[in-house]
Amino acid sequence: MRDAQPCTIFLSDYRVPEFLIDSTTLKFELGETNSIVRSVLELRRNPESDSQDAPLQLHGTELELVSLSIDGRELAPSEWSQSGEQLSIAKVPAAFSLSCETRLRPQDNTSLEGLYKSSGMFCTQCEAEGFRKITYYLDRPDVMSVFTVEIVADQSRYPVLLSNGNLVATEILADGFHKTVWQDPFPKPAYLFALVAGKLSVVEDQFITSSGRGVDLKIYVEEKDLDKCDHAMLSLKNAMRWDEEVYGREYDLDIFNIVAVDDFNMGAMENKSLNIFNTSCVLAKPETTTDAGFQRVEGVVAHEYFHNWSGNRVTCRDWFQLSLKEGFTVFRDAEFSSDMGSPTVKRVEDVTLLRTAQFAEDAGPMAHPIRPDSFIEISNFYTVTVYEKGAEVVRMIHTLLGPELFRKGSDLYFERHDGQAVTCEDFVLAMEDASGIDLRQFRNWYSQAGTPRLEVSGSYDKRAQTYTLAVKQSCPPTPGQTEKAPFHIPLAVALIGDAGQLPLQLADAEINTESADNTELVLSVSQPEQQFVFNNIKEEPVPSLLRGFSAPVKLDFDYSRDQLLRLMRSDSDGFCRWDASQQLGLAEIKRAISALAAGQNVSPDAEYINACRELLADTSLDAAMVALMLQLPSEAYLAEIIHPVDVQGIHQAREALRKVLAQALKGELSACYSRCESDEAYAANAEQIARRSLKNTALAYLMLLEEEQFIALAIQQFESSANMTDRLAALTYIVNSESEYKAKALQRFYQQWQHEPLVINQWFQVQAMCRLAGTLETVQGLMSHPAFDIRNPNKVRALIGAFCGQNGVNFHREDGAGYRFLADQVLVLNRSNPQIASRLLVPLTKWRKYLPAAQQLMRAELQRVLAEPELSSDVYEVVSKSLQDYS
Ligand code: B3K
Ligand code: ZN
Repeated sequence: MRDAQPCTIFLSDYRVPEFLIDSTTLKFELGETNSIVRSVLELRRNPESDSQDAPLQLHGTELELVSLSIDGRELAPSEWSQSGEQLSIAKVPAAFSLSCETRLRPQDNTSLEGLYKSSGMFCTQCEAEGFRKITYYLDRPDVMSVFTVEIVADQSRYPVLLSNGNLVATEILADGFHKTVWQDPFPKPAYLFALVAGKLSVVEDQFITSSGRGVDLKIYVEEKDLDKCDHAMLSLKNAMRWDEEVYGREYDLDIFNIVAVDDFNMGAMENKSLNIFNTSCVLAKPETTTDAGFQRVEGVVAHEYFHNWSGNRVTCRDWFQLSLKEGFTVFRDAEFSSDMGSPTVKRVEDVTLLRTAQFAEDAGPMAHPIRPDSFIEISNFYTVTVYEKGAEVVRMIHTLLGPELFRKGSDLYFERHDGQAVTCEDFVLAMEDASGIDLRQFRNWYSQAGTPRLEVSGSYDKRAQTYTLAVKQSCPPTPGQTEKAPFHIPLAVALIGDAGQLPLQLADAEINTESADNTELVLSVSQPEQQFVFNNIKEEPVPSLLRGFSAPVKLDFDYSRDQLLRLMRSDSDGFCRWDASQQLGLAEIKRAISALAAGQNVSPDAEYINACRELLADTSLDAAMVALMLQLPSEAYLAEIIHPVDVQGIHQAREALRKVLAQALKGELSACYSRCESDEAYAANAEQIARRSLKNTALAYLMLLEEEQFIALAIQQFESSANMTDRLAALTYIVNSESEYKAKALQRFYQQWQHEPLVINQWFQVQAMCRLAGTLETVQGLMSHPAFDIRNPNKVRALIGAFCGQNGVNFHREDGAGYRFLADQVLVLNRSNPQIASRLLVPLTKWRKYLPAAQQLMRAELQRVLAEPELSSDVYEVVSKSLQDYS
């Protein structure tokens, strides 16, 4: 629980560590009532520190200290003192051995940080600052040490005992106990330490690295899940090969372990050679897992594997540099997924997340640069900004340098900093040094928060045959940053003429650009206002802007409807094509809002309907793209565009528009559905995923018509599909309809899958996301369902998280009951699992966006949370910052 004065930590206060730890030996005795940890640390003063007589200050929290000795002599209580999370020993030699014994109760650890128990097994989570819940230590990422770990436990309860690195000894002990010893030759910070002990089954495979070394790959799961590991194993091998081919990075140990656990605060953790995964990010089989689930497993397995270089071999100096490893690794996993599947679809999905969640964060009270300047609780900074915007920043470097120079830069970065704990600055410097490209101004992306806005206008001079793009950039104020310096923004453009893209020739050859071919250019926007003049333009073109979403900005260009239709029909850039469809959809939704407000019917533009009709009929197009283009901008995206946000008004207008579209396109949707049906065996490949996505998009529209024939179609799909993608889609549409079959469908689904927790989470989620009235009461009822468990983060996310974060129309009920429900749950979780509590709170923190009545109700709930006397630092930071006036 919170200290009296939660303190803010500043990047500017960074100092090198006063001590270094050359080696760390840990001995664990795992028991049912207590677990004992004995550590021996070989410490010495850091020659680089400027205070050579400072006391030794170790981190430690929620620990029972049994004994402490230096060079074999036990310290008297007067020789050390404790305050908050610090244990200080005033007098220590220049180099010494510190032994420490602590007693823990992992079975009572509900925070899922440090050493805890999940479904009867012991496991750990140490990033960012969980190691200090295991023993007293210099728990900071710039202190790297080699670890030897001995684990002793009851052999029948815990036959598998794992830690990082190589297994160097095993021993059978008396009284049914056994012991294993693990040694990790690579120095690492404590946040990468891991331990697992439990009854686990294993799936094994092998990977031969490019230099011919064999690596044993093992995925440890509960026995019942052995049939759900193939996809993760294949993804791992694909990721290992990809990292060799694309980044020249080879795996460095003879063993790579993955363990799946049920209770986990996030997706997975990249502990050196012992990755620990949330079961939801490793287990997959067609009968239980949706296409999205399969893709998530592939992405997360790759992400954690890629961390072995971008994060482990080269780690972060301090937690302000988190994006150094996370932004870079997200960029790497996105490129991997793109290479494994459909690049445009992956890009559109990533941009959608960025434009909804990240842009909202950047416009809200918790806005921070990808390298924050300060924090109260680092756990609150594992954000879409640090991860996804961080990845966009790396992507922009890739765009500015081009693939070859970027690779030279990453090679130099890994070579220069292997075995070190470094900063974002070191990364940018390596990119600059390897490429010779000046990134001075580009660095503003690391230090400034907020989403830049680009206002672009175009003018054609027929006589001079020039086309001019005038670009104006600005960035709104964010907490603590009122004025922003201009950013260096790569703006990818093409000019589209009647017969396709025009050759581009800039009037000012001095302007720094990268050219993909001569019909696409990356303009370097760097000034508040700038003009780019193209010569020899023989007809008035339609500009295609921000191609591939070349920068994380909001772009305004006053396109006419016809220009957007042209881009939607024929732009060669998949992202821009999709984006044009979204801009057209947005315009239709805005018209629908006005129509409903004026008591009129919603009647979309005939040309827009025709364009959708063409899409449905065009079998030459990628089915996944058709599905994405047919989906109207989400309510979450609309809440970023339309201010103040009238949740009910937006929802009604969007739904009314969808219904009119469904009616107008009924024949085409029906035909499309039939065309996409197939009885081939399930595979999680791009082609099949695309087909299922289009089929279910068509069904979703048809269900809005509430016609018997389509309800029957959904019921049939629900009952007869062999894969979870189609079953769950059908269940979702049935649950959101007035069909009488609804209760039966839910009951049958539960009956069939009650022994599969991950499937039951989906069952909770479908109900929590139901758009119909009364969903809050359903959710409240489900909180006491025997399958619900508030200690399990996946269940909390599936029920409470999905309701509050993804069901706007019900969460924002006008009586404020949704807000009250969330605040109540946050207060409960604040005690058991502060990280999950503060994450859950996010939807309330956006209160300033909504209509005045909603604002008042949301704020009142935040104030009620803030008034709680024992608030964790996690919740305190989010709630207090969200109430602060920063305008
Ligand atoms: N590095 C971990 C995240 C740890 C979060 C700690 N609160 C997973 C990942 O990004 O790969
Ligand atoms: Zn990561």
